[in-house]
Amino acid sequence: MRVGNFINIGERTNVTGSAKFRKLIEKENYSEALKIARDQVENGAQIIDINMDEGMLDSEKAMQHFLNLISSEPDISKVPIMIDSSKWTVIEAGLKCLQGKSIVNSISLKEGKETFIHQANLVKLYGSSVVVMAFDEEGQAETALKKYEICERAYNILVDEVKFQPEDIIFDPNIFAVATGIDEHNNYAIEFIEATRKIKKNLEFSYVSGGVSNISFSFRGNNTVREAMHSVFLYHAVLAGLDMGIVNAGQLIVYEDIPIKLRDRVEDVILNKRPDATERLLEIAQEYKSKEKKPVKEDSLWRSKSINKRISYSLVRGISDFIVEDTEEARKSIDNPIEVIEGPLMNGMNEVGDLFGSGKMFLPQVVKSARVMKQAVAYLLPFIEKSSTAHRKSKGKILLATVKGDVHDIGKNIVGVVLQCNNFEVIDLGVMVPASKIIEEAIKNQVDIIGLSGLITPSLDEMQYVAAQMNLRKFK
Ligand code: B12
Repeated sequence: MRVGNFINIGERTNVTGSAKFRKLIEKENYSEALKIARDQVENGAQIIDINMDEGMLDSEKAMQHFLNLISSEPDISKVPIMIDSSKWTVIEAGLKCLQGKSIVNSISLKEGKETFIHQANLVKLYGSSVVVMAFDEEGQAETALKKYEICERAYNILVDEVKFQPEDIIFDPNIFAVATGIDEHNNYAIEFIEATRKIKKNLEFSYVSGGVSNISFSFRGNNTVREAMHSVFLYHAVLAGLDMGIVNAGQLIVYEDIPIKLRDRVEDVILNKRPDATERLLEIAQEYKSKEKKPVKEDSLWRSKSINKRISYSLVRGISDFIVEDTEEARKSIDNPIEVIEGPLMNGMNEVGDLFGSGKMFLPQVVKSARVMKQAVAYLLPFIEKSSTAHRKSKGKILLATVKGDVHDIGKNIVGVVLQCNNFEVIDLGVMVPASKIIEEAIKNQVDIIGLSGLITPSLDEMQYVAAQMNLRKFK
């Protein structure tokens, strides 16, 4: 299972889904529109979906203009772009503006095999990946079986006839709204989840994606219920193999945080567990709607918990408001400030890691947790430095780096500070550092020790590679 690898596709740069973005594009206020794209990346979106399908817009021109602006914004263009349109001309206009690998969203068998092959060939020519909707000449597939059959047919055409790389194919087996009051819709989430499972099992190397907010359309206006539905749906769909989804990256709720009563009733709806599931969710939906406007701060029950629990709470929810105050309280109760990191803060981050690892938390939330953790560590640093035994004589020079492919640096930074406090001279090369740079800097600075950091599994191989390079260069 690859739960921790779920990819978030930011949905806010879509004129059909975001009124704010649409108004900005209509007014040609592109600099503000760019901010929405940037915010999404900062909030953890790993791909951004861009859609300009609005009747009153010159969609091709708007797509091209916006994509050209993005290309000169490294903060945004560091993530892949998904060009989203139901008009092929808009997609092609977009493809002409993008460098690197992009994603076309979407093509389908709706207009028959010939058009499908023609468009797929063009996508291939532009070097892009493609989202294939479970849509054929007969319409959009609703059952798991039909979804799968269409995807299988599309896969065979793409792989055998177009010679498309299977790893460049992303299927979208259609997420439809549940709890609409129409009984035929009750099984829609299950149909999607089961189709996903089958695609992942049989259509080798392909990916599965979906527009997650569709699932909760019937609760428009009640964001608390909608977010709960997204979180529960994602939890089950990711377990079945869902690789990515179009989501509001800044607004995902931690599965475990959904009030139990709401979570149970949402789960009944998503998994179609009982015939009256929709009514039972409607019964309680209003209770959550009224609470909606309350900022998290006002829900102060958690503030009366123990200091360790409060710190974990802030880390898991990404709440920064009390973290300095709580870190200070913890520091006062512990002799050595470093123990605040090793105790309550690490425990909190481990909780974050466990929830993330089991699919109950998503990357945008972990990004927020990391920010809160960094704030707490920054607060503690002066105290750690003060408590150090620093004398003038250096114990040696140490080079630190997070290896290539890995961005985790919170632990490395702490290690760096502790070493400095213990009279080591530290050269920190930062994150994603290739082996060649590590070797080069180690030689140039004549360091005594090289300390490598990395938390994801592939980093172990990268560390071995660095060690092998050190052997080659006869490091001792
Ligand atoms: C915060 C976090 C993030 C943040 C990192 C922010 C940052 N600037 O560091 C963000 C959100 C960016 C992130 C991204 C990802 N993450 Co992450 N992340 C975490 C999390 C929750 C906490 C890590 C942390 O900071 N802990 C607190 C610090 C203080 O502890 P530490 O890093 O372990 O450091 C201590 C020791 O290890 C040691 N140490 C560390 N470095 C060094 C170096 C030397 C020389 C020495 C002596 C000691 C030492 O000392 C430190 C202090 O005690 C962990 C879960 C966990 N429990 O570790 C997952 C986790 C590491 N992430 C994980 C994953 C999967 C990812 C992503 C692939 C997710 C994705 N789908 O994109 C990406 C990877 C991006 C990449 N290419 O690196 C998985 C890794 C699974 C695996 N085995 O591969 C974990 C384990 C979560 C999980 N359970 O699934 N992540």
